[in-house]
Amino acid sequence: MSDHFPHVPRIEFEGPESDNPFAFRHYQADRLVEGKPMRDHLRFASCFWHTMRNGLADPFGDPTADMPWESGRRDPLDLIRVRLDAFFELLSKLSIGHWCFHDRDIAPEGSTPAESERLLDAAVAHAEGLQNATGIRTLWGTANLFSHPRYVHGAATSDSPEVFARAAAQVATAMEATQRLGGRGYVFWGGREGYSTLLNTDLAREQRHLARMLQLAATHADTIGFTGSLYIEPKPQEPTIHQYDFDAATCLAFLREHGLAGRFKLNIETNHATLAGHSMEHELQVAAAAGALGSIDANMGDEHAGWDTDRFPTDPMLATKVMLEVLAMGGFSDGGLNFDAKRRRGSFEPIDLVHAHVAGMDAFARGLLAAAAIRADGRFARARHERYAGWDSPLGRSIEDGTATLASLRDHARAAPEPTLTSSRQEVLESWMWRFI
Ligand code: XLS
Ligand code: NI
Ligand code: NI
Repeated sequence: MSDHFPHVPRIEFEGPESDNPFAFRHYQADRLVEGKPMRDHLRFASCFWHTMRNGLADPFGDPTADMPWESGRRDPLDLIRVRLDAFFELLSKLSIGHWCFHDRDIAPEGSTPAESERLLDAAVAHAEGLQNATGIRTLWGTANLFSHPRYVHGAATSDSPEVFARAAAQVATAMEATQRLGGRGYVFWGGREGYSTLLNTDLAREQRHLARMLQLAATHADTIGFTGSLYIEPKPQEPTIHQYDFDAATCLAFLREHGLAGRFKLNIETNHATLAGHSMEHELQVAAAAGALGSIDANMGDEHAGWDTDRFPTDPMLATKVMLEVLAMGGFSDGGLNFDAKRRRGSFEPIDLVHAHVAGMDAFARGLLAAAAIRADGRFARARHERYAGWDSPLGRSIEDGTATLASLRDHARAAPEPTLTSSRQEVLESWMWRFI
């Protein structure tokens, strides 16, 4: 094991009273919650792009992140290896069992597709060795179809079929890399699959092309025997002004329209939910209601900013609401909680990577415990059940099972008194929530 974080010990659980910044206060990997270890409920992953490759530049300023493991190294293969070494050391010290990557985070683009493939191959070979040595697994992989200037007008939705072909090549190779690493999933986030202005855009045609790419990817997965889940990650905008995968409902309708429902699930990201004007729990429930809640990009936005700030999720209330949805669907199958999150620009020391992940893990451990306590207490479930009790009456059942007609309901309404309603008690429910946090 490398020694790029020499002053960081292996982080252990010390309990809520601990003041040690290199300890978990809530995350106890082996602790059983509803009969399953916390580790498996939460299935934490760290992402290579933010953790290892984000220099913390912003539109007004240069990178600030200190990455001492890179200093003095020029050779691309050398850099590929040292970054992976540092990453796996960090994850081991944090007891994070999974990771996520884009092809271009772990290996740079070469001057030809063949050279890009060779570089990626070298990265995958090195990562494979580190996975075997540490037991850390790939949660999901993906292709970066948004950074290179060729994708300026989109990848699958580009005006150029040559660009579509380049994107397709990248997807095939990235999926094979993910498969070789035993990845549990493969993600499509369409960062450039949208438009900047409709004045020059054939929206219907672009959407058909996006569906074509997804169909080709599903076929490729079947051809190579990739058994992991395929996910779409919704986001309403940024970098495009309008992204086709706007939110969970839009993605589900798109999948149904193009015959892809059931083949793709969704990877829901907190900050994308809020950018779409939804709460995270709304997006999770919309996905879960369709049986398509696959995985979660765990981060959070900033109340004051209208863009994807990708902050580490340190809010226990948010984590509780997320974990309530995860427990309600019976837990993740292939998915997990990927910290698609970065440090603030001022937190530039390597040690801040440790603090950021510990904070996120502890917030979600608290969220899991709170969610389990809420479920054991049962008052929210009871309140919800009682709210709909009227639907178990003969009238309610006749509507639900389809035996009522508009005419029979009119006969009923004519004879019945004005309906009596009960209060929704929202404020009581909201104050109950805090008891459990
Ligand atoms: C960007 C997305 C991206 C995806 C992977 O906003 O969150 O990081 O998770 O391409
Ligand atoms: Ni994401
Ligand atoms: Ni994002």
